[in-house]
Amino acid sequence: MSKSALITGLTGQDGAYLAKLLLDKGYRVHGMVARRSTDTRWRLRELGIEGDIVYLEGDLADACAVQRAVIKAKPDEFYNLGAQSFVGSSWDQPVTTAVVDGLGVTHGLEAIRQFSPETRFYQASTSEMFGLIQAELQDENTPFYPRSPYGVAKLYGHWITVNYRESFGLHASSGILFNHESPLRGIEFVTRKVTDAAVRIKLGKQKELRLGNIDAKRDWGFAGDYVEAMWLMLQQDKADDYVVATGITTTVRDMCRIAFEHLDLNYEDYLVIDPAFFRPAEVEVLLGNAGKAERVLGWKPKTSLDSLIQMMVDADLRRISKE
Ligand code: NAP
Ligand code: F7E
Repeated sequence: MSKSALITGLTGQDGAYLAKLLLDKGYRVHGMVARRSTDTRWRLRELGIEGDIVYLEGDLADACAVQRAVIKAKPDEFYNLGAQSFVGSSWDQPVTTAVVDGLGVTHGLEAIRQFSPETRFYQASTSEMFGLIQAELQDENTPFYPRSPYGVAKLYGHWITVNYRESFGLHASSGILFNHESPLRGIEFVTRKVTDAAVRIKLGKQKELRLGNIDAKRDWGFAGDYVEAMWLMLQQDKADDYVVATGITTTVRDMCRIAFEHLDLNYEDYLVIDPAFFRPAEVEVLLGNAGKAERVLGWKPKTSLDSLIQMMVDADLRRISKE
């Protein structure tokens, strides 16, 4: 009998890569998808898996819909990836962010507790919980200090996962993932905004790139590597929490330089600093220590930032040349 998985956030960057990974392993993959007025399946199409998923309609804000999805999918593994995931928008939509990214996690855990207690649960936690960092290198024992409504909501999601594990013995794990990117990254996030702009500038379709705080530093990895860590967490006998990161941090400025250099351009000729893209409170630097994931899960990142950016530039070149 093949295993059954339920993914929330199927249509997002990580959902698409995780679905592909699980399908390749022979899982029946169910995706809980919220009703939208536009087509949201482009990532699944790019990976060639749109027709291989069982789609279940539901929004994480709706506890009944989450319960129904669990009852229908009878999942061995439940990956909770659905979220309002853009930090910038979380100041404009703080309540939606709290409901979906915070309470939505409880909806998932409650559905499992009541209807499918053997289901293993993965929560998509985030390095944004470290925010104003309390240690130079962040690991599972570093105290949290979130700096955005997104980070605050995710911190609730993290602790409720730990709490349901400790209270009810659920196999519930939380992956504290640092930034991860790919050609399927949403255009609003800085790496993809930069690779898209660099290509448009190269092709004469755009004149400048407007960014906010380019001194911010992030620990960037490849989403394709990171979904393997999610799966590995649910294969362990014991549920636990893990940091997933590369251990290298880079400024937004240097990331820009790398992207433009792949196209033989100098980013300084096109960059405009625009106050509109500064945040009310910033996370200045993140740097993760994934030693525990390496030791226990045997997980290590495989993709360098340079090859990740090359992959993203190449994909944007292919897409934009066809427009
Ligand atoms: P993403 O591309 O923004 O995808 C988010 C997904 O959540 C989309 O499928 C979206 O559906 C869905 N969603 C949004 N609101 C929902 C709702 N109310 N009910 C149900 N689904 C909803 O994000 P991602 O980069 O793949 O990240 C996946 C998860 O990991 C998120 O929880 C994110 O917060 C977390 N995370 C991401 C990173 C990172 O660097 N990528 C790092 C740490 C943690 P639509 O397509 O219909 O909008
Ligand atoms: O910003 C700076 C910005 O939006 C990175 C999400 O996946 O990772 C992501 O959150 C940095 C920040 O990602 C622009 O101020 C400068 O310092 O790409 P981002 P994020 O906020 O780190 C975490 C781990 C998650 O969990 C989230 O879901 O870049 N920056 N100028 C800019 N950022 C954007 N987006 N746009 C700019 O113009």
